[in-house]
Amino acid sequence: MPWPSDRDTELFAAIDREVERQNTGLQLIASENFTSPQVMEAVGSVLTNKYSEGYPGKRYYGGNEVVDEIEDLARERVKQLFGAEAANVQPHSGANANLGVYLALLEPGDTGLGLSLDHGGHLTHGSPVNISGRYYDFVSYGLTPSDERIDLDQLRSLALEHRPKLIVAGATAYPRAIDPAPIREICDEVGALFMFDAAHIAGLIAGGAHPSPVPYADVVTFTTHKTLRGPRGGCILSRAEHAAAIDKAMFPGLQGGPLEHVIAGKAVAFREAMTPEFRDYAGAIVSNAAALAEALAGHGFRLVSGGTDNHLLLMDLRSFSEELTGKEAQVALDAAGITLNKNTVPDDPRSPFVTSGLRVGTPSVTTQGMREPEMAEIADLMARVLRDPADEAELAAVRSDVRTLCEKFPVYG
Ligand code: DSN
Repeated sequence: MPWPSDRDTELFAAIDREVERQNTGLQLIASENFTSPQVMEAVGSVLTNKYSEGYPGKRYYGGNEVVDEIEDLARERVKQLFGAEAANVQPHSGANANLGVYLALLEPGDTGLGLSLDHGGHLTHGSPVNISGRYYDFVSYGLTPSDERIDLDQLRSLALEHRPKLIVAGATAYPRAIDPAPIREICDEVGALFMFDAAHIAGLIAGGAHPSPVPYADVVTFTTHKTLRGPRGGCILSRAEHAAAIDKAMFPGLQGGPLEHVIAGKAVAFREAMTPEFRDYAGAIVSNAAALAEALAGHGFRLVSGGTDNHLLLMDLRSFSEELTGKEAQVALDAAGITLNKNTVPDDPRSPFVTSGLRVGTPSVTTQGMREPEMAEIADLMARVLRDPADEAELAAVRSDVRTLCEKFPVYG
């Protein structure tokens, strides 16, 4: 054997600690999930050894006959799952998928519209600190002040004013369903292409719990590791007319060798998402989020938009405590074994590093098998911590109760 025979105990001990953290705490980060053992088997396979620049049947190196089969399987499965005309499964991430679409469909300096970051959009939807905002001229639309839903009137008037080449829908911190039909109408009115970033809700769409943007959008991008529960990576679906440009943009435009071990994991996840069990799972993510929202509202937390239609909710902490920041809340909850992230609320007076809110998601706890009764319990645990985040005895007591709850729902057995 050419490799060292002694075990890398330093590294594997750290992984063991992460296993312990994931098993004994509540994972409420809305963009995370527990992927399946078969997905991890594929990702940990010998496919990591192979270079395969290009696409099935058109590779730069030899020895790709098996890899071609695997990438084709992933492409066919994802097209079937979402009813799409074309698919590119090579993006290493959701950010790369979005950049690949811009590279394919826009020229530097072209105008786009995207949901503003502080109203729930994503960095790659034109934030000035991201390449999307530096290379393209993105204009942001936002939420209505009254009900905190996407402001379609503003979107339309910005589209008429700026005549964008591309309108981007989709969000990372928006608790409501996004109806693609009126956005398609606006795109048609101004002659814009329509990209729907479904990173967060791909699993809800695949499982029939949310409307599909595929019939409406020119392009749909998503990550495979969030509600879809696959390996960490990205994917692009498109109408056939855009497929060649998107393939060329992803490689050789943006990326080098594809991660075929991850593409194999995506193929596994796409198959899993076609099952009746996954439909039940997608429905349970949404009903769990609704139950959690109701229970948290009962504890006095204001929820952005008044509730949720999807897998996440945004808590505005100011209704509970004027002084409590998202940053402090995140740290105290983490100490009690409840992991989530601070998040700005719309028009937050605090900075993104401090924030007045928390984003809470149900994909991971739903995978564990938790349902409505546990959502009420989770809300109680969170309220106990946030009533006095400095009460270390209470944090320790909650930590113990969290561990007991998680022991009843082991993830990987
Ligand atoms: N980091 C992802 C999220 O948490 O929503 C978005 O890129």
